[in-house]
Amino acid sequence: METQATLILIKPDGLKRSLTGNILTRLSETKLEIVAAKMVRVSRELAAEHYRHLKDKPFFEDVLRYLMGEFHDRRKVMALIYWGEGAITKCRSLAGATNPEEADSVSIRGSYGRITTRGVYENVVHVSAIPEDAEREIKLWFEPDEIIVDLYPTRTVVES
Ligand code: YYY
Repeated sequence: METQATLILIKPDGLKRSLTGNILTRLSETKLEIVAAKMVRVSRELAAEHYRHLKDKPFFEDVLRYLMGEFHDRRKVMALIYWGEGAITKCRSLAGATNPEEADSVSIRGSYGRITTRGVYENVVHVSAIPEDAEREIKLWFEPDEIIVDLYPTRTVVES
């Protein structure tokens, strides 16, 4: 299996409901390494860039407000990078489906997520879906010196 890195966000509902420990315990089943972790106050710009693929969806504004913590009075998220063999598939599978009502009941989203009366999927965690998304999201949320391994080394051209 390929060595990969993936971005995990514990969203404001996860923090507000004191689920951080439970979520990290579940993720520890993967035996992956945590190579970066921090608390982040999420600006509208950061949320909009993170969810730019959803900008034409009717729920875009609600998804931004959710990530910014406006629905939970917790204006922060916990951002982590998990690294190791098959990190994206392993974390995605533990997280479960986007819609918490469709997520496997033993998954993180299936255990703790809900759909609000506004129709927002409050699914507790974000987990990168594919390697291209993971790289874009990691570069959006972290500076290189906040990560303890060199995930995306820039190629040096050796001149002959
Ligand atoms: O990668 P993932 O988070 O599983 O799904 P996305 O399609 O990127 O959606 C991002 C975010 O938007 C999702 O975690 C919940 C929310 N959302 C929603 O509230 N209602 C939908 N119908 C689809 C997504």
